[in-house]
Amino acid sequence: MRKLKLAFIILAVLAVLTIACSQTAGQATDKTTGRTQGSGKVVAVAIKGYKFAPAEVNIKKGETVVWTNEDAATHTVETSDGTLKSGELVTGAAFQHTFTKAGKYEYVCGLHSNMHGSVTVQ
Ligand SMILES: [Cu+2]
Repeated sequence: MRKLKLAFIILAVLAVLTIACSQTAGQATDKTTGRTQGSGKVVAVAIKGYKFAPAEVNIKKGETVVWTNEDAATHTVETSDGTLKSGELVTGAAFQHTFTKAGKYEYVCGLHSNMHGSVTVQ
């Protein structure tokens, strides 16, 4: 009976560690400005002063954009077609998307419609 309980505890710890590790990997790319992630470049966009900075980004296919909210206010990053859908980003939260198709992606903050930006993928 005790062995069974111990096995459950070990499994639970392993599950937590697995989740923690995968989240750490995600965060590692959030804050590494311009650092490579796999083969693709990572471009950072700050959300600051109710603006996206830079508001316009030009990248190549396979590259990733990371938005980090540096405002006290909550913001989102979203396109009307749903390609980008960050959900609510509180202060310090980041959202990333790897663009695999060429095109111009115009996005807004769903909470402040005057905040907009674009990602052009070549
Ligand atoms: Cu906003």
